Amino acid sequence: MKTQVVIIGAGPSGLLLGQLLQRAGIENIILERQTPEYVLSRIRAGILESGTVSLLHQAGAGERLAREGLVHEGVEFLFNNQRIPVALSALTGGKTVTVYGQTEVTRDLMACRSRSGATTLYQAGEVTLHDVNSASPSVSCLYRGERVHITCDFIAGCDGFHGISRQAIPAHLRQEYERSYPFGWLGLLADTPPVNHELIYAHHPRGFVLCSQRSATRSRYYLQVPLSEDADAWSDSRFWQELRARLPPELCERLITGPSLEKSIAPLRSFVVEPMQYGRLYLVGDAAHIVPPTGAKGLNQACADVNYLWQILEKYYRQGREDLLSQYSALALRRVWKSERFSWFLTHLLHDFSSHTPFDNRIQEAERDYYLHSRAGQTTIAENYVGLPFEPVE
Ligand code: RFL
Ligand code: PHB
Repeated sequence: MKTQVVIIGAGPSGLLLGQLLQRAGIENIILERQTPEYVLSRIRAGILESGTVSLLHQAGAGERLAREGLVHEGVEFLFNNQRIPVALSALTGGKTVTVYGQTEVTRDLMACRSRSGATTLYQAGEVTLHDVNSASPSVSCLYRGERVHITCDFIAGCDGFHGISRQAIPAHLRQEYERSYPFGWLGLLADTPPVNHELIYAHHPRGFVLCSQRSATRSRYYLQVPLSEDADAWSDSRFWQELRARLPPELCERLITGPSLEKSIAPLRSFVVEPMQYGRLYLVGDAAHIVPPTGAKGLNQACADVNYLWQILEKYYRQGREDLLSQYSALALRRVWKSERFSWFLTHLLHDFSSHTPFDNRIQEAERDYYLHSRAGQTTIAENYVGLPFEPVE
């Protein structure tokens, strides 16, 4: 087989890149290890920046998002039993975020891809990259019992944090930066109305809480838990009881509980690999970087990478702009590190750290007090939360 771009991974990065390339007339094949049903069963992100929303519209995948996505002009923080609204839109010249689950984004992109007739090989095993640092790279895999070999111009590694593409960059050229946190998030999804119109990010001495949502009838809650916890040890009633213990009385009164649709623990980690390209291989999304979910940046940063890569490839094929091919990593990393910084900052601001000394705790309190009670502090949070702008590709 032969194509222009082989995309490894059919998560949001791979599907969005495939769709933008397809619409620009650039042929691509996606190889995905799992089944479509498995990909759709992973409950992850819920908040889209306006740049992500625009990109999904550009990809022709924005129709249901425009109808069903909930536009939010604000967000709330909560500590010392005090609720502090942050007016995202007013502080950022009118920018907003949209509540629309990653599952729905993926579903819409899958529908676009099947309409376009482009090839996706699901349950592709033993995906292997060849001759990445040459003018004619290729990818092989095991598909329905046969070895398939695809030659191409470029390979996009969109295979997430546990993928194989990153390893194709020789170890001596690869620099990895990492921080792991001594806690995780226990998430619960339920068909109950959200406790509050806006999302609430809360600090509590028992641990961080996030009250999020997927729609007017579906809630998503997260609790900070030690890494040693097991989701199976958390019955629904234990979860709701712990959530109530971390919320003030007026929210507990409004909280509607119900059976969980999903419950799982996600560890928190920051990770970046540099460079994000090697020869004809480009890394995109979680394959190149991970953030703790506190800033809602993972999916959005993945889409920002896609924004740069598809424009570079389009200008290469349409205008012969060979010079742009080497620019991707530096361009993407400038925004990646800002997303890393914001996610690290909010994680430190809002979580309970058992390693903290009494001094550290007082500094953390002062930080919360300063950032959330000053217009400058709130503006810096708002401008990062709604999403930093994309640089032009020129
Ligand atoms: P994905 O989604 O991991 O997709 C990678 C795909 O590659 C496939 N794959 C392979 N295919 C072929 N061969 C191989 N060897 C392969 N190895 C892997 C996988 O099966 C998979 O289908 O990466 P992608 O596309 O870069 O997307 C990244 C996002 O999924 C991720 O950043 C977000 O979910 C992070 N995240 C959030 N991001 C936000 O922007 N806002 C949020 O509110 C938010 N909340 C979250 C989150 C992530 C969470 N977890 C569980 C990690 C909340 C949680 C709890
Ligand atoms: C979610 O709804 O899953 C969600 C929302 C905001 C975050 C992280 C996760 O910061």
